[in-house]
Amino acid sequence: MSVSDDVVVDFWANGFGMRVRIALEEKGIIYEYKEEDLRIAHRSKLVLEMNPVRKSVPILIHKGKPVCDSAVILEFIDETWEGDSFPRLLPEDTFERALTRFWVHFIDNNLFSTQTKFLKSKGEAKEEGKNELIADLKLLEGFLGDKLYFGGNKFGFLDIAFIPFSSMFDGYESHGNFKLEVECPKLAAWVKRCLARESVSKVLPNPVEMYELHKKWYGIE
Ligand SMILES: N[C@@H](CCC(=O)N[C@@H](CS)C(=O)NCC(=O)O)C(=O)O
Repeated sequence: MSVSDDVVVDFWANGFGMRVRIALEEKGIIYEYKEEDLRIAHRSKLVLEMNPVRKSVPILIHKGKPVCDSAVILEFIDETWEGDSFPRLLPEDTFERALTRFWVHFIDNNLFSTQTKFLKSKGEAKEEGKNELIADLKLLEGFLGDKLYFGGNKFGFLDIAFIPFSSMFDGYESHGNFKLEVECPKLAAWVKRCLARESVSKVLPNPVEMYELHKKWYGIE
């Protein structure tokens, strides 16, 4: 049994889970953290019980009830801790909210697979993977434009959904031999702004350790 009202079950290098932890930090919510072993044979009883459909992490267990899938969890967090005492994560305007959700879908459905394809690629395929990845990053940079954050002047939902990917940017650069600062200077400046926030710097892992892990996962020499 857990004594805390809020438990995050996650794996330290899981970008989807970093989103949840950053959102809770932004809202000032104290939570208990449980590290999950991601190897299939080691999946914990807790994860199998709390997320029987996907068996994936992150899971936010709020007052004993599980909420799964990071984008759903972020919305749950925003709606559960709302009002004057908490920063709002999703924009107030319905059109802006739709745009935010659209780009979160883009990250989950496009950028994530482009990243995986790129990291798995070797030889000639690597160049193609790199170009596709940079193209996706440029699309996101286009939406950022000259704004400070994706939603405008305030750090919010889309920043939280995307910033965990930046812990792989050093890895992208080493694997693809390019500089993000050159390809996407506005995005690179946005990363620096986000990293200056305690919620982000506290949660994001060391980029070197991230790349070392991905090298192991994808057999990168
Ligand atoms: N759409 C999910 C994706 C979560 C996800 O892919 N989690 C991975 C960790 S990187 C996982 O638990 N993988 C183990 C598995 O699916 O068996 C979310 O946004 O939370």
